[in-house]
Amino acid sequence: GETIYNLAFDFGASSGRMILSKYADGKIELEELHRFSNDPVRIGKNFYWDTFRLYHELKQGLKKAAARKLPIKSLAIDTWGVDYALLDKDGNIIGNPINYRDDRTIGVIDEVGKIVPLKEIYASTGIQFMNFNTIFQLYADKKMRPDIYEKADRLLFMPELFGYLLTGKKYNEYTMASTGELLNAKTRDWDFDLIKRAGLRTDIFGELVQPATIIGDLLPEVTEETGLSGVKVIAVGSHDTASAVAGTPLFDKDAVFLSCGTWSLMGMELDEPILTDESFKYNYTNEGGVEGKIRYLKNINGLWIMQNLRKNWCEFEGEVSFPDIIRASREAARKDFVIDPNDPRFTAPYNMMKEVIGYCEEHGQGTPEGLGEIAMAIYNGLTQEYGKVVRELEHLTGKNVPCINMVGGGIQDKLLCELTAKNTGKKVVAGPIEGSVLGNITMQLKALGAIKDREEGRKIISNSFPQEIHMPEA
Ligand code: ADP
Ligand code: LRH
Repeated sequence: GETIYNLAFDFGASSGRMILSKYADGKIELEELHRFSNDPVRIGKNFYWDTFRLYHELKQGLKKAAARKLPIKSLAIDTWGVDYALLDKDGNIIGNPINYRDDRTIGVIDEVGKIVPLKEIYASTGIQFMNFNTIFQLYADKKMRPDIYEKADRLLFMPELFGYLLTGKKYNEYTMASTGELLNAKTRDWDFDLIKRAGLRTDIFGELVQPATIIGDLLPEVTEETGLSGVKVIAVGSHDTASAVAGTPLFDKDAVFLSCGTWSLMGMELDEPILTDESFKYNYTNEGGVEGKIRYLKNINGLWIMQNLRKNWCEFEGEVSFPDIIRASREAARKDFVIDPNDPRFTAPYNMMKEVIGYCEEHGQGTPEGLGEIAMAIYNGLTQEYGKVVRELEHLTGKNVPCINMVGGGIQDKLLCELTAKNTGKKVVAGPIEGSVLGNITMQLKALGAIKDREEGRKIISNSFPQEIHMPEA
């Protein structure tokens, strides 16, 4: 059959990458052409994404792709959730996009809850309450950057912003809008009633496109600058977690997915949202997925903690890599330290080492000594939380979970996979690493008519990439 080349841009909170995909004879091969760090910037009291830098890296990727002189059919972009740019009516970005770890939203959930009861917000949106959700960020913008907020003509989520800069087309994509807590989970459209009741503007949102929609061509300026032409820009599940789930070979309907990157996203793919009081109480999210599916999941503060331990260790103690951390953890004298990864002290600290040590001391565990013991507290905290979430998912859905499918950069960490099996009591099937990229690619192939749906995509993915099994009793 035909060979199809596509490009996937996957922007995570810690790094971004552009990957070239070659699809032929029912198999996908990936080649990473460009990878760059994502370095948010503190300015005054605020915490921003370095948006122009990210767009620069995107174009660097396009240049590298052009140099390959291949007939690349399309590209698509997925990014972390909830963050956005505001544009004026001429299409200029006004106010730099703010990072979701910015603290202007602290306390906003309670403020909004006084206007619209949180239970009602949940019954409609089905989204886990987290203070950085778009609805709360917009509420904070209205108070804290009113000039920008009032002047805005249009909101574009990050992947849509990049899509707009490439094509000149403004659109909003369903999976991304859904995680912002702005949609009705049942109608799968904007919840203008809620947005109005929260006192927010309804005129900055556009019509929603579904994943696997062709958006358009590169602007002539972009083609001229990068040398890339004839490439369609496609909207996929542009929330990275939507792409990650689409890219996870979930073959058992009751299997749990666990996407391990900066966040740990753990849940199930369902046909319909669960909007019950109990689900509200447990604070589970019903994010929109590709092909009308619901990503019923829990956001767990994930390898962010390990990333920052590594970063701070490099700054204060000396250079270490992730494999060094794993080695030190396996050799740690005490392996019983444990933190609660969701404790707010781990959200955006200046020094993660100090926070982990402080947590252990304050919880009567003594003092973790050295890299290995500190890291073990993180490994135990994360994987015990995974165990709790699996049990909650079984309770909330009434299903019996046969296995956990892990994807994401975190599965390169074998210790994490082993401890996940041990502390959940479930069989773990780990792979592929680039889950988001593959979900992004298969939705492009679908938009191009090369494959039928995500299920076909998942079969192709599992035929193309190895998966590793970890048993709980090992
Ligand atoms: P995101 O997309 O959110 O930026 P990734 O999916 O790229 O995150 O995952 C990053 C995580 O993967 C790191 O925080 C680290 O824990 C893990 N990781 C990356 N490289 C390695 C490695 N060589 N060995 C073990 N773990 C790794
Ligand atoms: C993971 C992720 C997650 C969101 C968070 C903001 O990258 O998109 O699904 O909740 O970042």
